[in-house]
Formats: sequence, C-alpha cells, structure tokens
Amino acid sequence: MHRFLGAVGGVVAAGTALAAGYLVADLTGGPWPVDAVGVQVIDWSPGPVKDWAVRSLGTADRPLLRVGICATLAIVAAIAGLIGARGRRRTAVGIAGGVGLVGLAFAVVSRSSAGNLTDRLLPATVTLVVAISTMWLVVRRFDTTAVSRAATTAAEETAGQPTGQPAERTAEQPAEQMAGQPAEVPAAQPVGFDRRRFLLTVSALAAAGVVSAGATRFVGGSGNELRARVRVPRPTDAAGPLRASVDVPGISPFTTPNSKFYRVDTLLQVPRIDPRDWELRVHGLVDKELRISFDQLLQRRLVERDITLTCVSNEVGGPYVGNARWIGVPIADVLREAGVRDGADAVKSTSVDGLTIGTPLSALTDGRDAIFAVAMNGEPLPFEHGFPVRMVVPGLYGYVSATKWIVDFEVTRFQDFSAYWTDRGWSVEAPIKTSARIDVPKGFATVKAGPAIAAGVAWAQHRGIRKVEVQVDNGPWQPAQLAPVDGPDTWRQWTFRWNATPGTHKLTVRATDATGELQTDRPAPPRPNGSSGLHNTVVMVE
Ligand SMILES: Nc1nc2c(c(=O)[nH]1)N[C@H]1C(S)=C(S)[C@@H](COP(=O)(O)O)O[C@H]1N2
Ligand SMILES: [Mo]
Repeated sequence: MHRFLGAVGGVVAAGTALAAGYLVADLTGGPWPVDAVGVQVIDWSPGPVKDWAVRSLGTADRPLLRVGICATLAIVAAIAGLIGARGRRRTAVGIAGGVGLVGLAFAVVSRSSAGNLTDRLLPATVTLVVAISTMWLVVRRFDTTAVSRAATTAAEETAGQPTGQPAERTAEQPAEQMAGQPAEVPAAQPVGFDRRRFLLTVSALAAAGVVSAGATRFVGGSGNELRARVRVPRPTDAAGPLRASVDVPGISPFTTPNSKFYRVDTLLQVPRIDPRDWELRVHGLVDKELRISFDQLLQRRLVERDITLTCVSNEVGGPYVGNARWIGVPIADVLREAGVRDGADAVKSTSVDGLTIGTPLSALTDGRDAIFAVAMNGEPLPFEHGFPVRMVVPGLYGYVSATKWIVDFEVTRFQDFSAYWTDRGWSVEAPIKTSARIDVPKGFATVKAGPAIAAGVAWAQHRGIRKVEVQVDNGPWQPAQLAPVDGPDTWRQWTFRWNATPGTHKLTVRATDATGELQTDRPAPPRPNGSSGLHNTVVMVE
C-alpha cells in the first residue's frame, strides 16, 4: 500500500512540476520542457518514421507526441515515488532532478521560438526546481529512519514497562511490537508514515498543479490580442470577386476556411510573435541589406491573390492541400530594392524557431505572385499558419517555399547551404505534380442507381488545369465539367455526371495541366518529391 501511494505521489509531484512549467512557458513564450523534448524527437526521427507519423496520424501526431512524453515521465515519476516510499528518499529526489535536468538540456538545444536565453530556460528551470521540491514533499512522508527509531523506542519501552502504553505517534506500528516482541522491523515499513498528512500533501500538490495548468487560460497566454491588434490591410491590387463555388455536397469549397486549412509543421507549441517585435532581415548576396518592420511591410505595395498550397507529403487523394485568398507584399519588390548580386540562385529563409527552407530564386523573380503574406481569407494569418508573416509561392510544395513565422531571408546559392527538409531526404527542388482528387462519392459509399454525380478538385499550381477526365471501371475516359477559375495558381473544382448501375464500380480521375501535359499514372510515394498516380474510389450502387 505504501508503495502504491508512493507511486501515486511521484506522479502527482511530476504533474505539478510540469503544470508549473507549462504556466511559465505560456507566460514567457519559452519552450515547455515536454515540447523541447518533442521537437528534438521530431528532428531526430528518421524520415520514414516522420512521414508515417504525418500520414497516419495527421495533425493528431502533435498531441500524441506530448501524451507519449508525459506518459513516459509519469512512469519514471511513479518508479521514483515507489523508490522513495521504500525509504530511499534521496534517490527519488535525485531521479526528479535528473529528469528535470534532461528537460533543461533539451530546452537549450531544441529549436524554439523563444527570443532570448532567459525565456528559453525559465520554463524548464521552474519545472526542475518544482519537481525536486514536490518530490521531496511527497517522499519525506516515508521516513524510514523513523522506522529504526520507532522500533528502538518501542523495544525500549516494551522492555522497560511490559504493561506500558504504546506511543501514540506510532499508531501504525505492527501489533507484534506492541505485544512486546522487539523483533526485526522490515526496513521498508516506514513506521513514521502518516497517511493523513501524506494524502493532504498530495492533494495540495495536485490542486496546485490543476490551478497552474488552468491559469494558462487566463494569464495573457493565448496571444489573441496580438492578432486582434492587426488590421487587415487594404490591398493595392485586389483580387476579383470570388466566383461561386460549385455546390455539390461533399466537394471541397473553392476557398478553404482557415479553421479547415491543413497544417504541416514541426512545432508542438505554435509561436506567438508580437508584430511590434517582428522584423524581417533581408541579406546575403544583395547590394543593400534590409530590415523591415511589420508596419513598414504593410506600407508597401500589397497584392491580393487566390493561391492553393500543397504539401509534398500528401498521398494520392490525401488532405494536405488547401486554397486561400492571401494578401501580401510581392517578394520580387523586396528583392529589387535589396538588389540581387550575380551568382545567387536561391533564398534560404528561416522561421523564428530556426527551421530553414530553400527556394529557387527564379520562382521569386519570374513574375509569379510569390508573396510575404500577412492575411489569409480576410483575417490576419492564424498563429498556426505563420502569424504575422509567411511566404507563399505558387507552384512549389510548401516545404521549399511556404516558410511560416519567417524572420530571416538570405539571398544565397544552393551549393552553399542545406535546409531542414532536404537534410532529411527530400528533394532540393520540388515543383507541384499535377494531381486530381475525388471528394464525392467517398470510398465505399453507397450510391443510388440512376443519374449520379462525382466531384472533386484538381491542381497543377502555376501551370493551371485544362482538363479533368473520369473513368468508370475500365471504360473510356470521359471529360468532367470544370468550374471557371481566374488563373493558374489555384485548384479547380470539377463535377462528373454518370449513370450508376447496380453493383460495385470504380471511379478513377486524371487531370491535364494547361501546358497540355497529362498527369502521370505511375504510382510514387510522397518521398522524395511528391506522390503521383491516379486517385480512384470504389462505390456500391444499389
Ligand atoms: N516555419 C515553418 N514553416 C513551414 C513548415 C514548418 O515546418 N515550419 N512546414 C512547411 C510545409 S511542409 C508546408 S506543406 C506548409 C504548410 O503550411 P500550412 O501549415 O499553413 O498549411 O508550410 C511550410 N512552412
Ligand atoms: Mo509540406
């Protein structure tokens, strides 16, 4: 029973420490030690593991990683508490301190959005100090020196006065001692243990933990006011009115709402940058180095564009693609002002947490709408999507172009650097492959016999979609109807009417881009430069 209580106490001690660290992380913007470990785990995981995690768990892999780390810590804390309950209290506190130090080490080395070292170290330091203190508070109740003392006292007492009263403070003393046999007391039975005080301590710690974790909801932590202060600027060059989205139930709307927009990045804790502190440094192979504040960025020429983003890790038919209406500053304008020197062929951009992305200079200067985006679908960028400023480049997968939380923009040469994802086995250059997806009917849906409709989206950013065709079973390829679009940089909705006959049928879709090139039917996995192959869906018609 003592051991069990010790284990519970250890877990509560660790939980309280983590909650305190969480609160401090929220206040400082520094990394919660769990997240510091998590980010490092992400950086260290071999490519295929990471790919698998992204694919099979989607955005759920983030909370899952946190849960996994916390579960591991809970096991270690339970063991420490158990050891403490057996009287080895220093060992228990030592384990808490050791694990806390590991957290501190990760806070130093992991990528983090915290600006200065103090903010970066504070959450882990507080966690460490609280972990040591709470573990001590818990295991201090298991006093085994009290065992020998109590045993000795009991022995003396019983020897001295056979009919004497047992001492009150040894209420839990084994009965045989009171009966006057000064026998061996097992060392692991802390006679000084006061269950009531133990439970009080543990409940107080648990309450403190819950309060500090809960406090993050109230103490300025959400950062929402940072976004609320930003007014969406009026674009110098506005996009035309949005065309009516095709209205087939289940089709992806032309514009993906921000809340539904896919998210791919390597962070557990989303950076919350204060635009007043934000600055973009433009340097490298340029004539004039620039430092642009957020206000200065908003003063520049702003364009508004519909651009579809795609992730290289999207499987055929997968969800990592979305279309939004962005407002931003043309990157070419900034490059022109800085003056690009001869020999440059790339830009290395860096986000606030130190992640790097390499982009071909040509894609930023060839006239396409590559922008430093400040707004997404009529709102300041959501924190998850790069607030306050991110890059958006039509035609390139996100990992080589769409730097969120960008703070540094270096004009350079591909031969002189390597970037985060390319260090992990993804291609250096990655134009988007022509793709088409069936949104409805869903796979294995049941469809009523008779006139039926299939619908979806197709994309080939910066080339545009000219044609989408659907094949029923092994029949001929038949043209789908395409929704009108304004340019080559967005996906295109398509619909296809067919006559569904009873039985099981397979629908397959393929697209042709505006250069006339047909999408390849050769299956390829996402790694190293994007999936290919045709999406199909099997339906039951009755
Ligand atoms: N700072 C930062 N920017 C990033 C990434 C990242 O991990 N960190 N991921 C990139 C990838 S792989 C993609 S596909 C896009 C996704 O942008 P979204 O999350 O806004 O959809 O962001 C890109 N920009
Ligand atoms: Mo991506």
